[in-house]
Amino acid sequence: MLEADSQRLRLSSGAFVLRGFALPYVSQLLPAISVIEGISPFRHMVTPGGATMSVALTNCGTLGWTTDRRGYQYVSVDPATGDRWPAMPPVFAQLANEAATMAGFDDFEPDACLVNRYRPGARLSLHQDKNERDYEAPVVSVSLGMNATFLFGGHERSNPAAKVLLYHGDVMVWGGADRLRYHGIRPLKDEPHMLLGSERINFTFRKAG
Ligand code: MD3
Ligand code: FE
Repeated sequence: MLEADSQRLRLSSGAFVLRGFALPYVSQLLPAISVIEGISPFRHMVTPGGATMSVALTNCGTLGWTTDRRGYQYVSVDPATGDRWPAMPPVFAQLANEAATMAGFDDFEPDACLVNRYRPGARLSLHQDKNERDYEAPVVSVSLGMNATFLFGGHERSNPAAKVLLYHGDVMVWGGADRLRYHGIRPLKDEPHMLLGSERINFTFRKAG
């Protein structure tokens, strides 16, 4: 689906911001998130270093990203419930596939969707996503709710990071040479969103297995 109100911004050879690309899907995404959190609730996980994350997370799809004292890993069972993660709603997979196509990555079939929930003050420090089995597939991310300042770093943590404002409905696609860039989210300001209030929801689609 090609939307008139979406705009493609290229940050680098394989990194794209699709402004407003998710807006036509929002009315389907929000109830789907309610279903997901009804099965696998948002929770604050602990990093291998022992810090509790300020971002709360859950997952849908065959595989879900987790962290605990032992490390980061993708698992098929939610450690909080002992059951499989909720299925990936078809509208999620469709949105991810269409966004990837817009950025030149055809046939993207994610098996994992990490759902992050930010409240005011929550942040994600600079990191790389490298727990996936191969880096050929892109990562697609969707932002809903409050605005956030995204940090677009380099290939080393010490490289300077550019700031990109992300708005409700924006989608980002990361692949190719940019797949392993450092990235993060600055602490969220409390500027409530008309639909989601003082929350930001981000989901990232990956081919993890
Ligand atoms: C660049 N999430 O869950 S989305 C994450 O807004 C994560 O919650 C942020 O970083 C968030 O790992 C940023 C944008 C994003 C996601 C994955 C990437 C950028 C990426 C993977 C590789 C490079
Ligand atoms: Fe990340």
